[in-house]
Amino acid sequence: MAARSALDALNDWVASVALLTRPAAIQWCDGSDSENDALIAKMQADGTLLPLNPDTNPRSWLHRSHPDDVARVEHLTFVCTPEQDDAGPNNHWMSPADGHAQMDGLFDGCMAGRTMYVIPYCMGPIDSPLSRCGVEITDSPYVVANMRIMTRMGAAALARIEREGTFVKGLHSTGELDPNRRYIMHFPEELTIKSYGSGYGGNALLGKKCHALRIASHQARKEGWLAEHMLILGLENPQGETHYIAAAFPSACGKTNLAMLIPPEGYRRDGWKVWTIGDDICWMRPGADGRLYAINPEAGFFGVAPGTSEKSNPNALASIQSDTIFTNVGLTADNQPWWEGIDNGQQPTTDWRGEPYDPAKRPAAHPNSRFTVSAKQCPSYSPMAEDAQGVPISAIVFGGRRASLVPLVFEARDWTHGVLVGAAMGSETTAAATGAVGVMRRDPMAMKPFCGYNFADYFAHWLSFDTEGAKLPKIFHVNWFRKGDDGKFLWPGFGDNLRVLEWMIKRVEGRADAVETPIGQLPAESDLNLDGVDLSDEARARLFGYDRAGWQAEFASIGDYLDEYGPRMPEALKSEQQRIVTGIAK
Ligand code: SAT
Ligand code: MN
Repeated sequence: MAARSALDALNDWVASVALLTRPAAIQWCDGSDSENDALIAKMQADGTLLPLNPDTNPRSWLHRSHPDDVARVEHLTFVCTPEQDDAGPNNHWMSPADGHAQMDGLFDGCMAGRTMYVIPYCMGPIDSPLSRCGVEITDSPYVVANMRIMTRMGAAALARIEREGTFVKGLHSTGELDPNRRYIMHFPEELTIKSYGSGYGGNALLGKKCHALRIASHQARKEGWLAEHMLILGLENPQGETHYIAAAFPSACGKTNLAMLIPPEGYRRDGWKVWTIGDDICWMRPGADGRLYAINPEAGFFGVAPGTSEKSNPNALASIQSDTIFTNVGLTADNQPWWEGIDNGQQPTTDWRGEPYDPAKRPAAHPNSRFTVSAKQCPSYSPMAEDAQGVPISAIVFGGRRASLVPLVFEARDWTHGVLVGAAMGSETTAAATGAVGVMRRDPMAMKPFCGYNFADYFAHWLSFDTEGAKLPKIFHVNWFRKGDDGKFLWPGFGDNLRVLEWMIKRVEGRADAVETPIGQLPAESDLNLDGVDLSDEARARLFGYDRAGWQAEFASIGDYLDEYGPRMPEALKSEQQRIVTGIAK
């Protein structure tokens, strides 16, 4: 009975969308190789995909997006709840009726002459109780090809939808790619997404930010779990034990690099290894033993290309040697993909807009250029990423780009303090969204662009996990991006970040020391293994130091931020903030 009605609901919805958008044809996607081959051939024929050098980059393509459509558009992204307060000051809001009217006006007839693709997909391992399904309708074959890499797409997902009876509805059209006719709208109560006018990444691959974060965060609150903007990695020590860590950083702040980290030489020799579970999104819920268990809802990586090199991320580079879609990168004379920081001795001749490369004009690759690749191609991809029960999380890490004040790492005293540390996160903006780059803003838990409801309620939801019998992860804050007076980064980062992860795991196991400060527990320099790391005195002082006056100002600003949410902000967070203010003043 339930099974029939799920398919009926899907068929009815597809029919009503077709009536509105009037496509020339409708194609149900089964996720098969032959379907993908045909789509790729079609996109190659019409120039949507340019084949790369088959000797160096087999079965790989370059897609050039419209130059005005290269990043997420936060100012055009809306959460449509009946009450504005439920969306909160952290979201742009429209009433559901106005949102639908606006979107349906744009969708009216927009697929004339185009094929409408129906993509059933599953976020998470197909047999996991933590996974959730959706269906995206789109007129973009590029979206279909990307969704096939990023999700479990096709027949198996459709079968699960039939069985389960619910799915998230996502309607997408590239429209005219006109920034003035572009909106990404979410209707959490209806488990519905409508996106128009962009073909790019998080605006168009609706399984990713729209479903797996904005809609899922709403579902997670109702159902008692967490949908987070976090990588998940496994850290295996020389004894062969693996601890899993989930870490939230804003877009383009190194989640992919950390998730695929290769330990420094000495650590490698001793037997340390990092396993990749996911690089962007983490769904977690309490298991029977009271620990939090996490899955990566995605099946692929949509990673930032610039800066990816043999030195910064050998695993990512190995992953993208074949079967990869590149978006907005440059090209060498012999059609190899190229980006700033690739550091492979090649030179670009063509930039991301397809014009002859001229460094005076623009970089060869757009700063937010991307690769889309299956997670299975990553040498460090963990078999546990396919585990239906997920992995138990030992530590949660929050981090942003902070040129000043914030030390390399500190530990929260307890869960409530940890939630405040996440809520107070600040970071300088990056090219992952349109707008100014390098502006410091509060980005709680790296969810500012992605939380589908009022942040005050979100923090309350986080706090609610601290129940009798819960065995919650320890919470840490890191800052890889502290700068010196010369404007250069003080910490080498990349593989050396393992030294910080090692300290965290030792703290989890009760085997490392820390120094108590009002903002949390900091390692003394001697608590971290810094063998072979060359740090100046300035670097040591800033990376491990506690700047009392600076934190006084920071906590005043955090207090103001919490107040922006009015009485809805949980008292527990406000008193935690007050407690720290008092501690700093002492
Ligand atoms: O464009 S995406 O939203 O998918 C990538 C990102 O900003 O994290
Ligand atoms: Mn992201």
